[in-house]
Amino acid sequence: MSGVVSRSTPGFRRSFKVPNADALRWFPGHMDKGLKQIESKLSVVDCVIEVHDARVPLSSRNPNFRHTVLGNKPHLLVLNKKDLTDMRWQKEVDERLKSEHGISDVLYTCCKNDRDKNVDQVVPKAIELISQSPRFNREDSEEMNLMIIGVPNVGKSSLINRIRNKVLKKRNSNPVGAEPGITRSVMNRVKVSASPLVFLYDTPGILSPNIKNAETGLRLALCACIKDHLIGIEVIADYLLYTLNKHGNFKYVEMMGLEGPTDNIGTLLTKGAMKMDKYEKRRSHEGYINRPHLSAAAEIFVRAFRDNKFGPVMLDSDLLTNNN
Ligand SMILES: Nc1nc2c(ncn2[C@@H]2O[C@H](COP(=O)(O)OP(=O)(O)O)[C@@H](O)[C@H]2O)c(=O)[nH]1
Ligand SMILES: [Mg+2]
Repeated sequence: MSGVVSRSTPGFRRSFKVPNADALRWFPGHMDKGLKQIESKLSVVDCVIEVHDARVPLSSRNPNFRHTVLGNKPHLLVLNKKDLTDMRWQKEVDERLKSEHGISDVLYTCCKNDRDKNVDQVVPKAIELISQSPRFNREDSEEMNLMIIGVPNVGKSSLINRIRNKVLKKRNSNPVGAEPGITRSVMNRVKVSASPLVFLYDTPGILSPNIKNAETGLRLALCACIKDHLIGIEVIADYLLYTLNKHGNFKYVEMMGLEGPTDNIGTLLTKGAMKMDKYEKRRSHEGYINRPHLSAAAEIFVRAFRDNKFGPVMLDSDLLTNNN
């Protein structure tokens, strides 16, 4: 897509060197406890709703997951946090998901927006997919079960709450939470449709992210799908700076008290800490001195990205333009 191809700034880095790639290597993706829990429930699940972060529609999705784990079971991919991603990439994302992941049922959602129409489409779409497919061992059962799964922090609980609250509002006018336990129906599932009879498991299945390489880990860390300390907040901040520069997005300049774009994270964090009055006491041979607090500035910089202060960003744009 010509309009939003990454622009590189002359003299700035064209690739990112990960200083502690080893930290990501031990990430226990293979010891996937969550996957076992999901597999144990699969025999009673009729449609799996996989939630993923729309800023990283390809990174960390295991393209084999659908077929190896689910077989032919209906599967709906929900790309949530669409408010944080650059939706101009939607066509490329859809094409790539179809050609490489075999996925054509995708809904883009924003759980923060009460009026998001696609959130309301999740259950009807799942029912439609189930109705169109053979139900094998479940064909004698009148009820359908839905299960939401995904890696941490993509919005699984938010989506479950949105669906659940809508059903509760319809059923009676009690505000959610007025009757504790009301949603804790039999077997931890909540009825989301009476005709056909459809239930949604109210605890999501948690998948470990599939970290193919260090850069995937950095993207997931930026989206808060893996814990900051695994990589280190200053490295995440550096990757954010590299990413924003790559996208020609220089909104950070003013916020971090810079005179212009920079490719140097040390400069950005030092100036940012000074602007935000963040100092730490350090011992030197002359006694204690106040130094700009770099990790505090890094926290603020990364949080600003997660809070959408720099506008929507498609982190997988290079995967969509290159054939890798
Ligand atoms: N901007 C934005 N934030 C969201 C959206 N959905 C969820 N969140 C936020 O993302 C964070 C993780 O959400 P949560 O539902 O707990 O994710 P889970 O770990 O997958 O269950 C929370 O701070 C939510 O408020 C969305 O569509 N847009
Ligand atoms: Mg949750």
